[in-house]
Amino acid sequence: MHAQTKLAAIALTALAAYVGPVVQAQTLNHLTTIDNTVAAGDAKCPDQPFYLYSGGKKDNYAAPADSVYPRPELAAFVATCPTMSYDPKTSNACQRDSFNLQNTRSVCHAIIEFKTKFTGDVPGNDGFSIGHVDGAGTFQSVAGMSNPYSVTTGVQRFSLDDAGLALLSVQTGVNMDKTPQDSVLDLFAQDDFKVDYFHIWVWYGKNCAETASC
Ligand SMILES: [Ca+2]
Ligand SMILES: [Ca+2]
Ligand SMILES: [Ca+2]
Repeated sequence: MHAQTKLAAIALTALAAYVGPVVQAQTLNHLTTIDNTVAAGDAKCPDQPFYLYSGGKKDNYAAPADSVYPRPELAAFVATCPTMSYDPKTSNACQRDSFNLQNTRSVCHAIIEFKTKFTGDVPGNDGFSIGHVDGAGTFQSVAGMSNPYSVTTGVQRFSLDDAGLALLSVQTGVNMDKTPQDSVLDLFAQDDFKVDYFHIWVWYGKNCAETASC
C-alpha cells in the first residue's frame, strides 16, 4: 500500500475504533482526588484501623454476575427502575447495594473506589450516589457524582471532603442516635452503565459522648 494511503487507512481504523459515548462532564459532590490513598487515611487517623466494605468482586466484569444486597428501604427507592447486579452489561437499570456501618462513631476519613463502564442507551444523565434512604423514603445524600463513566472506563478513586465526612458521620451515629439496623450506607446509581465492584474504606473517630466538639 502507498505510504500516504496506508496512513489514512490507519487513521480511519483508529476513528472507527473510537465509537463510544460522547464524553460528558463529571461533577463531583463531596468527593475529591486529594488524600485518596490508604496511606493518606492512615496518616490522617493514626490511632484508627480502617474498615473495608466491598460490593462485587474485582473481576473485570467477568461472569457470573456478582450479587447486590440492597436493604428493603433501598430496594423500594425508585422501585420502577430494575435492580442490576455487578458486572453484566446494563441499560436503564439501577445499581443498589447496602453496607452495614458502625453505629456509634464519627468518620475520620473515607475513600471510595469503583470501576464502571458505559453500556446503555442515553449518556449524560446518569449518576452514582452514596447515602441513606431514610424512614420517609428520601435518599439522604452523602457524596456522589454525575456521569461516573465519563472520565475513564478504568478504576476511579476519591476521598470524601470535610462536608462529606460530616454527612457520613451522621449516618454512622456520631450523635449517638443510630441503631445498628439504621446505620447503613446505601449505594444507588443509574442507569446506563455496568459496575465491576465498589469499595469504601472508612476510618472511624470519636462520637459525641467522647468529644466536646459535637
Ligand atoms: Ca463476576
Ligand atoms: Ca442514562
Ligand atoms: Ca465484578
